[in-house]
Amino acid sequence: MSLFEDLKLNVEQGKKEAVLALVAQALDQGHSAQQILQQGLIAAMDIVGAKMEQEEMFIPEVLRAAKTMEAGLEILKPLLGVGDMQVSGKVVMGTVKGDLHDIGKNLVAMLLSSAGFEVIDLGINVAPAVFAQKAEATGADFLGMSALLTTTMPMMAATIEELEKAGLRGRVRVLIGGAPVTQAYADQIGADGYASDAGAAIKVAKELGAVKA
Ligand code: B1M
Repeated sequence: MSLFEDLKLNVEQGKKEAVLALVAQALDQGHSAQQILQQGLIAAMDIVGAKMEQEEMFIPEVLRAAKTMEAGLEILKPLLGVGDMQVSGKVVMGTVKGDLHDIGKNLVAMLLSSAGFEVIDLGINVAPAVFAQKAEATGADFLGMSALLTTTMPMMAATIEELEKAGLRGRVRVLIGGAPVTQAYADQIGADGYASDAGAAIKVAKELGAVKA
């Protein structure tokens, strides 16, 4: 079995010690942190997702796999930095109301921080009014929302409405993402940007910052 197959299997089975050892081994062999993240840790969660859908894996096992993935990610964190430590803007971000998924959101927050953005992470299950209040109170330039469920995506539109009501829409650029979210959905609800992954989120946030400036 190849190292990446082994890594994916151990994430899926929630074997933390083995995952930590395999991530270290992959780094020793010269694989980049980005490659280990995409082809090992994130790829494993895609398998977990498919098994969850087929009812071959259930919540406790999925949670264990998610925690194992996060343990592997801890090793990669310092290596995923993208240089450029100047502050590029302030981002208030969180997972929308009703949604408890935070791995992708945490990854986006982490990469935005390492790209020089100041990130204020509101966590999970964030109500539209809370997003708007925090954006106002912190003087945020960007508001980032993550949704992993088709049923919670409408909370993104509700949050944009809340920003409009608070008179913040002109000042705060809205960036959205998450597995079910698409560019078409972003256009439909009037978000300023959509990113399919954490790397793209940085690119889009920088572009939006440049447009604003
Ligand atoms: Co859930 N879950 N889950 N789950 N879960 C999904 C999302 C699902 C697709 C699995 C499936 O059935 N195939 C499915 C959603 C179906 C749908 O709506 N269409 C699902 C379901 C149904 C559920 C429950 C309803 C199950 C139940 O209770 N019956 C329940 C809902 C709970 C709730 O939120 N209210 C539930 C619960 C859970 C756990 C708690 C067990 C756990 C979450 C643990 C945690 O997050 N701390 C969990 C997990 C782990 C998953 C899967 C397996 C993996 C998600 C993940 O972490 N991926 C997921 C299947 C899947 O997505 N393949 C699934 C890795 C992560 C790095 O990727 O989050 O997509 P992702 O983030 C990416 C991009 O999307 C993007 O960048 C990230 C990094 O590249 N991105 C952004 C994300 N946010 C962004 C924001 C941006 C820009 C880019 O700008 C601001």
